[in-house]
Amino acid sequence: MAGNRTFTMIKPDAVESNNIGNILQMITDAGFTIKAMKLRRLSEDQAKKFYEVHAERPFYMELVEYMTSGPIVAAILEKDNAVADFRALIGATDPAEAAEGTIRAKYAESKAKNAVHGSDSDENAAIECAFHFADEEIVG
Ligand code: RTP
Ligand code: MG
Repeated sequence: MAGNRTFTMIKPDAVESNNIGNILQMITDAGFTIKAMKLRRLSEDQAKKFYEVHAERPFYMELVEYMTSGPIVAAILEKDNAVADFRALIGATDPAEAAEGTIRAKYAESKAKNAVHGSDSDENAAIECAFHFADEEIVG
């Protein structure tokens, strides 16, 4: 059914600070089901392509450098209203503005190194899931 999947990455800062387990616990406690998951290190080309929409932004090269600085955990999550509910669970981009109890409030270092990614629309969720996973890597 459309709209019940989102895509997430646990970003290099959160992997480095040993928070993979804590973040996955928060995600599953919030009612999301993990449909696919992998630990991977993005190449520069992959990070540039993934964040292509931000290519003209001043932070683009810093973002690409950060996202290639260490491994990330990529995952496909399923839940009713997945995209909006996951954005609510992760909190605002800048952890200083993220609501208390959100993943970024708890685990993000800064606006740039902000622990997790969450898709911003159903359309982008589908694109991002396909960017990281082949159909046979997603559980039925
Ligand atoms: P994301 O796409 O990773 O879920 O984050 P978001 O929607 O909350 O934020 P977005 O505007 O899409 O920005 C993508 C990522 O770029 C980095 N960023 N750095 N230094 C800065 O001012 C700045 N602004 C954004 C963050 O890693 C942000 O998540
Ligand atoms: Mg975004």
